[in-house]
Amino acid sequence: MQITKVHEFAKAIIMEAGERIRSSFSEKWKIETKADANDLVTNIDRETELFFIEKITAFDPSHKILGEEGMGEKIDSLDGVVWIIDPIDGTMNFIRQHRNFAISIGVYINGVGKLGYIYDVMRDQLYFAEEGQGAFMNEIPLKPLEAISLDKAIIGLNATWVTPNKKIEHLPMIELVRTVRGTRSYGSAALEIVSVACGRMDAYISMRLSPWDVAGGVVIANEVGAIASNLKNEPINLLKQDTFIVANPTIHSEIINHYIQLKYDNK
Ligand code: 2AM
Ligand code: CA
Repeated sequence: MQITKVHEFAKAIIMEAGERIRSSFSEKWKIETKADANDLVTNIDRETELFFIEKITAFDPSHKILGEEGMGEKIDSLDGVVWIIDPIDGTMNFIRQHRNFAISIGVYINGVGKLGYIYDVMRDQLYFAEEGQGAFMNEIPLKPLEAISLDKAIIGLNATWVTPNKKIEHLPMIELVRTVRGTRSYGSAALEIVSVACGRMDAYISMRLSPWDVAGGVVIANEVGAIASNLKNEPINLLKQDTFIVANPTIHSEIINHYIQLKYDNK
């Protein structure tokens, strides 16, 4: 398989999907809830995923597709070529803010991230990386990350984890918030991961992300030297939901070792 051909194809369908999403603002969307009242999905999420599946299947029917909306296949292994797709990451932002959402795609071959894409649809910014070839934003290379100390760091964190909750001890998290220079919460895991890759933030922590939230982003993050893992410092497993951190390498272990106390075994 020629990776350059896959890249040209991926880029073309992502740009086309972005255009379709922007055009959809003139329509009335159908909004539904999924697992809980705050877990939203629209017909545009579903139609965009279906668009990708149809295009990829026509491009090469041997490629497997794992998509958030479940319109691809049930996948229990990463053997072969696997596209991991979130058609809209940050659906709540899409619905309420009409910005701050992204298309997120990772192309994995036998479990290794080869191509990563995050398309910030409303800013028309395509973040892209190919394994070993560096990362880019609209063809402009992203710089390798520079060392930073925790007291000068900006971290992406949802405020929930700084209040009493079932998943993580909140007192060390309060300490973390006091230690760092600032916190941010954008509501799109994909855009938070590329913020770390661009050095606009120095870490992003989440208690529950799915493979499609992170698959594209970790390929991009790896290329600039960021470290991605779960909050037990284990490698990312793209076959299950898990905790997540992506961080500048100078603060990745320090955050996990000093501030993260999980309350349960996140299987
Ligand atoms: P989504 O918009 O594609 O659902 C919001 O903090 C971030 O977490 C978004 O990237 C969102 O992705 C993701 N997210 C929201 N709810 C989630 C859930 N129940 N499981 C996994 N990821 C979720
Ligand atoms: Ca989504």
